[in-house]
Amino acid sequence: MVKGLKSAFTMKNQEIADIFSTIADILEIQNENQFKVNAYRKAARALTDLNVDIEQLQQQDQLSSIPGVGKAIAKKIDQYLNTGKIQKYEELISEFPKGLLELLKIQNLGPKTIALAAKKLNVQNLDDLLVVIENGSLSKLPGMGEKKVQKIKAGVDYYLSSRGNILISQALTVAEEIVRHLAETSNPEDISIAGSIRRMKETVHDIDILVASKQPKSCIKNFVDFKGVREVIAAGETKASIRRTDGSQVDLRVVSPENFAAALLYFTGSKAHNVKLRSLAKNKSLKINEYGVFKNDRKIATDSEEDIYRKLGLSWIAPELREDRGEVELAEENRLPVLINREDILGDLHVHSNYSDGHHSIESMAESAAAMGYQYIAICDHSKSANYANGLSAEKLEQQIKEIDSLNQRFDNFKILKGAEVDILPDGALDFPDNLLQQLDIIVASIHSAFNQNPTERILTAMNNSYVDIIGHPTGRLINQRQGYDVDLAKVVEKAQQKGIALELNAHPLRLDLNDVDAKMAKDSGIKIAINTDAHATKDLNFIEFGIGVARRAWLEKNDVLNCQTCQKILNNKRKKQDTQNEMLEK
Ligand code: DGT
Ligand code: CA
Ligand code: ZN
Repeated sequence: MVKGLKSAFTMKNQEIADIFSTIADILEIQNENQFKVNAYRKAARALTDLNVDIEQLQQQDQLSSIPGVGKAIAKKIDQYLNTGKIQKYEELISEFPKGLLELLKIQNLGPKTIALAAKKLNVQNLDDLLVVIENGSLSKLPGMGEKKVQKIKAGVDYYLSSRGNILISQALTVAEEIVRHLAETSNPEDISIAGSIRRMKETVHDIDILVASKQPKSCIKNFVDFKGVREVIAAGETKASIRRTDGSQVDLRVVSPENFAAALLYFTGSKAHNVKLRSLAKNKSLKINEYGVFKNDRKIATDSEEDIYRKLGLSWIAPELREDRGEVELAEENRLPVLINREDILGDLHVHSNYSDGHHSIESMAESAAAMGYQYIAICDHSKSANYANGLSAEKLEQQIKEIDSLNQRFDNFKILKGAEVDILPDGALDFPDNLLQQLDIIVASIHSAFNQNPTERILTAMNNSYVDIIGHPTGRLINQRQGYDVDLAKVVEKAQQKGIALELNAHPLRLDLNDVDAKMAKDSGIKIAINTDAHATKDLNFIEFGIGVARRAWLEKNDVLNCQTCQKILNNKRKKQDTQNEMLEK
């Protein structure tokens, strides 16, 4: 598993680990006692490596049983889980220069270098840092040098391009928590998430929530008093903004019930979509804004988004499509794609088990998938060269095959497919020999190493192997962490089409790879997309929600998606593909 690619199972663990690691960084920059610094680092590492849900340990009163976590730190974990804050951390960051705090977020730039640059060059913020990178003074500091500074510069560039981006998974979790809270406390007539989250963008800048209520004051109060609020940016009669302890901003708007539909349409956006609707309205001598639809300045009643679209002569447009990418034109002709839904997904073709770096047994993964209503999963553990992820030897894979055969006898109407996530090696060869691949139902081929070595050529070479069914996370990007490898997707898509290979839409919220634009391009070329969660724990199977969000943004329909097919169909097609291949070889 890539460092930082957490399973949902341990997301909270990671949040707390990040706080401890920031505390350690700040203490280190402040030249505090190294013993203290190390205690926080150790705790951060322990939490990152922990294979159980921290909240579960709290419930069992077992927090201080974590190796590397003492009583004092256990108390802080407890505090975070109860209140959403750690007092010590709040104090530290309120006193620590904001500019230096920001520098800690930059990849390849550690607390020691920050402390050095602050002391010797009086670097206090990002602007200062950019100056000392440019004028060469940073590289002249003891222990620095050109190469190191170049890496820091790359870290700064990436930081600047992704600054303020919140992952959809994080934003959606927070938004749903607040919606639940307001629904329970404020008796709203209606409530919805709006903005880019409702459109399921892969990252968002803030969290928008819309409420219909006749008591806006109590809504606003319940909103600003909720846990996890660091700062109330504004709180008016019908609008409020807060900043949360995780840094995210949440905007709440309260409207009267008769304005809800128009407001929801407006605040869902996108801006480009709204602009298009407004000009369309104008052509029909109508006016549309967040308060409603108007004819000659008289308001026309509208009771739903459907109703408003209808008045504009359009069929209802799903939020994920509202980007002004041609959806309005199609809605005019009633020719919108019938977007894929959660119920269309029949299985997951890329999940891990504890044979490699997963947290759970094959049986648990299968039971969870069956409970979700799936018909199948493919266990695709890592191949032998994947040392980073406890990749399987040939013997271990044979053992896994036997286990799956015996487990399959115990399930009715559910099938565990035998698979592997096979590394594409630096020369384009696959990490398992054909005689092993031949025994498996599903082969996902992925690049996990040597990202700079001809990724396009390697993927194309791997696709010559007729056992390959899916190219895993085709660009290798990690959102907000690293750009993808420099792969020529048009070539990969063309080859995929020739060879009948699917491309993955990896649903892990840090990957979402292919992204919406690329997945649409792939669909337009007629190839199949596999929406896979790459689950490393049972909970991660729920990542499918994010994959479906991106798929809908990519206009994907049931027919475009490999795992909307029954497993019989998938296996039959595979057999046919193999037969054709063999015939060609014999000729
Ligand atoms: P982001 O950047 O991830 O927060 O993206 P959005 O789309 O959530 O943008 P945001 O939060 O600034 O605004 C929410 C929605 O409100 C936006 O999608 C459309 C609507 N909106 C905001 N400002 C304008 C505007 O100036 N004109 C129009 N037509 N709509 C706007
Ligand atoms: Ca927004
Ligand atoms: Zn995987």
